[in-house]
Amino acid sequence: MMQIAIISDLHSHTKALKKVLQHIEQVAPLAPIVCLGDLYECTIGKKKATYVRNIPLAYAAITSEKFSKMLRFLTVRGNQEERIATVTGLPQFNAYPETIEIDNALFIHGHQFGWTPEWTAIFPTYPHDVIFFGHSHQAAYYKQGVRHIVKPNTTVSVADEQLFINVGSVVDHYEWALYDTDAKTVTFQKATD
Ligand SMILES: [Mn+2]
Repeated sequence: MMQIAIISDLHSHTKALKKVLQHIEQVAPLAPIVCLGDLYECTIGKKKATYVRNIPLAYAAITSEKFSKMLRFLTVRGNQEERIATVTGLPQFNAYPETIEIDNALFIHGHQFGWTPEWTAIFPTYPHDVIFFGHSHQAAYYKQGVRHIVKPNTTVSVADEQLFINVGSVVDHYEWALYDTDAKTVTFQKATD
């Protein structure tokens, strides 16, 4: 059995990440972890980010050694990393790949999609069986473009039909998803308070 644990939207929250990593350790101790970006919280707003440059990292993002030491997993880049790279000029924040592919699964942050005012995502066409994303901090799956908001412990099948899976957020919600690549199922997970 091959399992992959997927997390997203940490926003520099050390306690929430610790809680989620402990839960992954309990539920799927052998699963590699893939992170969908927004590791860090950028403290420069979108408007200001259009004109400020060469800002020291300490003024542009919430960072700590404790938090950075916990980042031992594959990660794609989120909009927070892109903004931090823009305002600091530090290339390492743009060095995360935009997407990761594992077999027929795609991993992407999700700010690249269109979004309605109600935070429903509008997707481009992909050939993959399953597309994992985050960004809106709301766990859900989309079948044929229709969003289904889910409760923790919901399992969905990606065996017969393409699904887009929003894994939810580490920050605020302690959410993640477990993908079983053999059974072709995804289970939405949530660490308890
Ligand atoms: Mn985001």
